[in-house]
Amino acid sequence: MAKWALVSVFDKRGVVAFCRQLVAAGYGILSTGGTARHLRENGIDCTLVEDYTGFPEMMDGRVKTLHPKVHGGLLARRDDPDHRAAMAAYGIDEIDVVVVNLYPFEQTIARPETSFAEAVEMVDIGGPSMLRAAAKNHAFVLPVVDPDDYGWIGSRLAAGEAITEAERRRLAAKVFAATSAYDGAIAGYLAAQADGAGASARASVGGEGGTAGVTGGPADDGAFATGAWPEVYRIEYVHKMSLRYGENPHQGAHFYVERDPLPSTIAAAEQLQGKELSYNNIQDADAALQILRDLDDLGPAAVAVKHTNPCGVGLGGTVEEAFARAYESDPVSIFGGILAFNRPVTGPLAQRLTEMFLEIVIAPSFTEDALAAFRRKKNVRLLTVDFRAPLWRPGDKWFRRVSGGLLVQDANLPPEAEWRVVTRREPTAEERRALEFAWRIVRHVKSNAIVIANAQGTLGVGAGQMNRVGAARIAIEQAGARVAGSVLASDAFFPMRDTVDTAAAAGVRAIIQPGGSIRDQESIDAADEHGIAMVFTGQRHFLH
Ligand code: 93A
Repeated sequence: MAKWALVSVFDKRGVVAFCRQLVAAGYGILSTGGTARHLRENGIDCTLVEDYTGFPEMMDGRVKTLHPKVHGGLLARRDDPDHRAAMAAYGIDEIDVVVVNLYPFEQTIARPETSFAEAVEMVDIGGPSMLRAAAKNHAFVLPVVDPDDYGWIGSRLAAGEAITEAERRRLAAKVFAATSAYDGAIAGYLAAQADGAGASARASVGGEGGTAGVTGGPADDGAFATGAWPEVYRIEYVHKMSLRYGENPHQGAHFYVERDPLPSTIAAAEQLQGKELSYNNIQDADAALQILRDLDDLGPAAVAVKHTNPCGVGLGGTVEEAFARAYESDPVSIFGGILAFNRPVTGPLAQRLTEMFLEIVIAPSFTEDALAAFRRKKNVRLLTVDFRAPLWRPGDKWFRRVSGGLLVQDANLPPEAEWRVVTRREPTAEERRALEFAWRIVRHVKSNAIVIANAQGTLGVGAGQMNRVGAARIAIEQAGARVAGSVLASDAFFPMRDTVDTAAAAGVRAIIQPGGSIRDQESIDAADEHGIAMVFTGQRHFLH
C-alpha cells in the first residue's frame, strides 16, 4: 500500500523543494490539478487525486478532494482494526502528510473590484476540510499549513527522524488557528454584505501569527446596524514588537498590528532615529496622527500631544508658524510631549525643536538639515508616515477591554455636522473659522472636553473632567488673557447655563456645542444675554 503525502496548495512557494524531500522520505505525492501541474513542471512525479479516487475534479473545481478515499485516508485511526477493515474494504490508502494552503479569501475581498460572486467562489471548502481532518488525526497524519514549516519537517522526514507528539500538536493547533481565522474572515464579509456595506468589512485570514484586521463588521454608514454584527467577535493582529513595558513599568506589553496596515498609521510608521517606541509613545503618536488628519484641508498644522490629549494645536502659513502657535497654546505641557506635523520638518524648525525635551517628532518627511540637527539629540524618536493615505478603512472598529468583555464600536468618523445658530447673534466669518477648527479638535480631547481657540490654533484645552464647567475653567485659565475674543467648543451639551456664564465672563465670543439638553434654552438665553453667538451641531463627541 502506498504511503501518501497529499499536496494541494494555492500558494506554491517552497512546495517543490518540500516535495523533493517527501519523495526522498518515501512518500508518493497525491495532488490536485494546479499543484500537480506545478510539481510535474519541476520534475516531481505525482498522482492526481482524481486518479486515486476515480472521480474527476468537477463543478469548476468546487469538488476536487471531497471524497471518502481522501477523508477516510486522513481520518482513519491506524491502530483501530475496524478502521483498517473499512480501509481495506473500500480501497482507502493511508495519507500520512497533508500539505495545504487555502484560496486567498482576504486578499480577494480586499480588491475593490471583487464581486460578491467572485468572493464566494474564493471560499475554500476542500482545503480546510483536509487540514481539519489531518489536524484531528495528528497522531497519525502530519498537517502542514504554513510554508515556513516545510524546511524543518522536510529535513526531519528525509533523514528518517520522527516528528514528536508535541510537534504534531503544535502543527494541529496551527491548522485550527488558520481555519478559524479563515472562517472568521468569511463570516465578517458575509455579515457586512448582508447589511449592504459592500466590501468594507475587512476580515482576517489564517496562518500562524494571525492576521490583520477584524472579522465581522457592519455597515460603514449605519449606526446601530446591530443585525449585521457577528455572534462571535474575533480580532487578530500580528506581533510587531515587544515593548519595554506597558503603561507602567510593572506591566508587560507588546505591539500587535494589522498584517497590512495603511501607510498613514502608527502601525506603519518608519522610525528614523531615537530610542525604541514605548507603549505610551505609540498611543500618544496615534492620538497626534488622528488629530492631524482632521486638519488636512487647513494647510500646515502642528499638533502637540500629552497623555493622548492635544495640549496645543496650531495652524499657519508655514510649518514653523504652525509650531509656534501650538507651542504658545501651552508651553508647559509640551515638555516631554509628542509633536506631529503634516508638512516636512525643516532645518530651522528642527533646530528649534532640539532646544526642547520632546519624546517624538512625526512628519511626512525631514529635510537633510533637519535630520542633521536631530542627530545631536539621539534620543528623540523621529517617525515618518505617509499622509497621502487615509488613516481608517471603511467599517473600521474601535475596541475597549472591560472586565470579562470587549466593547466594539464604529470608529468615530462622523458625517459633516449640520450647524444651527441658536442665538440672536450669528458668528462672524472669523468666529466661524475658529468654531470650525475648535469643533474638529474637541472631539479628540478626553471627556468632559472644552477647547478655547481662535482661527489659528488652540489657546486652552480642558480635558477629562468630571464636570463640564470644570473643564471650561481649566481651558480658560490656560488661555489666560488670550480668551478675549476667542471661541469655545464643548464635546457634549451644557446641562445648565454655568459654562456659558463662565465663558462669557472670561471674554469668549462664540460657542459651539451639540445641543440636546432639556435645559438648552437656559444656555441659549445666557448666550443672548452676553451677546455670544452659539452654534448647535447635533453631534456629540464623548471620548474616554
Ligand atoms: O473548491 S474547493 O473548496 N474544493 C475542493 O474539493 C478542494 N480541494 C482542495 N477547493 C479545494 N482545494 C483547494 O485547492 C486547496 O485548499 C488549494 O488552495 C487549492 C489547490 O488547487 P490546485 O492544486 O488546483 O492549484
